[in-house]
Amino acid sequence: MSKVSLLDFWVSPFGMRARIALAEKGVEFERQEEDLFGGKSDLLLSSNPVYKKVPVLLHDAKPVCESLIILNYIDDAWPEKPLLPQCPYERAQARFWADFTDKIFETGSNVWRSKGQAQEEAKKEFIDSIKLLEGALGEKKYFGGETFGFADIATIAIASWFYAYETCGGFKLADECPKFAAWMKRCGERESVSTVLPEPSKVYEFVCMMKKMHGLE
Ligand code: GS8
Repeated sequence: MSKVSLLDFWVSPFGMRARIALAEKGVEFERQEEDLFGGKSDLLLSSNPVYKKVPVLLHDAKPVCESLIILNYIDDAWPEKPLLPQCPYERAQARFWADFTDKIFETGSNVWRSKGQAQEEAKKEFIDSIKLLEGALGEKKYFGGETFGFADIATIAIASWFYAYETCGGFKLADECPKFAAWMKRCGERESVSTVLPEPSKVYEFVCMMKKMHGLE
């Protein structure tokens, strides 16, 4: 049997993507928690010498870096229960929206990093991005239709930080994007997601700690 391990950090939405995908595939793996503030492990530095970031998936000691590339790799290496659709066009769409959610993490971070007028602008930009995602979801159950897949995994992991954005920014996403909020709830009911996503209040506490660290309070 092959050995699978994940260099990870508990609150990393990028690491969560890999954890959810492995859970969906039923692949057993070991997690190695990295100390991103105290000192990264030599294994992380040698496995991801370009970015030096988590997550890194090690499959029989061979490293794969970057969460969306990891998701693609997981789908190729364990093809049962595919995460990507079969149709080339639909595959491209799933990858497009998954890539878009990386930008949402950046936009969302501006909500907790800013104050006053800058925060109002960040909130608007964040909500506008979610509305675009909501448009892509349409009336479907999941991004790909009836089946939970690639774009859902990429997005729900990023959404684990949304409660923190809402609390820092004083808004409720469900008021602005009810269909997206319903999709979040639906995904959260899946075991692969509920066992991976941390408590929203824990993410918020982490964000408060980051704000203090960066002198933003
Ligand atoms: C982002 C990984 C990342 O930012 C991906 O995997 O998709 N594009 C990459 N990882 C962060 C932790 S989560 O915010 C990280 O490892 N940071 C450590 C550092 O920047 O030194």
